[in-house]
Amino acid sequence: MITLALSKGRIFDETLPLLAAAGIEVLEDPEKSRKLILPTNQPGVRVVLVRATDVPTYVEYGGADLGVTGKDTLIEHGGQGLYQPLDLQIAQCRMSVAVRADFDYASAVRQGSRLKVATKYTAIAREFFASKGVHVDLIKLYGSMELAPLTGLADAIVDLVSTGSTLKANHLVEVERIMDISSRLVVNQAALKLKQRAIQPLIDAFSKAIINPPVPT
Ligand code: PRT
Ligand code: MG
Repeated sequence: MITLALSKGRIFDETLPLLAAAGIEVLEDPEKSRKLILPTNQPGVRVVLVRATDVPTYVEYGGADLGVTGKDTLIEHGGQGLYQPLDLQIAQCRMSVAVRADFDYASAVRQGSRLKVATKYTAIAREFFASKGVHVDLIKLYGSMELAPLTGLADAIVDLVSTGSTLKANHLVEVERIMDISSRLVVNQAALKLKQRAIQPLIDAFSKAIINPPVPT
């Protein structure tokens, strides 16, 4: 049995066409069912639904053989012990710094002010501001980062942006783009060896089905 860990929502939705390319069809709709283990049309393949941030943990410890997870989540988790064969180019967005439209970020940075930065992505934020030589106090949040600058909790946030409409609706502006984000296939290293005959064809099928594969460097 091969177990694939996915999170509900955009990752599940955007992984479905890749699974279809591998001949795998998930037999239940996670938005309608309360089941956490979903069967597929292949008796040897099942999908487990976990929180997006838990996908790397499930795969690292073998609760799932493979998973699909955002680069953001992977960097924060550390990615240790995970084989990462493919950038699937799905669930694309970017990691950015945003502030209130009336906050002068450029001059705060120029003056060497200490910035209060609220984020769920503390590892990415720490590394980014350190590389710029900007001093920051990081405030860890688990959601609704957009609220932090509006309430005076923070000067800036580090968050994911796709269309930009969430920032706009909250009168925030993007002042830095930290990195592009997409989702990757992650594989448990032991499973890759022990279940190679089942897993490798899946990796190959996913690989062929990727739309706009990244240019090799
Ligand atoms: O929602 P939950 O707390 O359960 O977990 P999660 O937010 O970690 O999961 P989910 O499913 O929302 O995101 C899973 C992965 O999708 C992330 O780890 C990213 O790699 C990727 N992804 C792609 C995004 C977005 N686009 C995105 N726009 N994740 C989150 N967002 C959020 C963003 O945080 C912000 O609140 O959408 C809002 C901004 O969207 P726009 O379109 O208004 O700019
Ligand atoms: Mg979310």
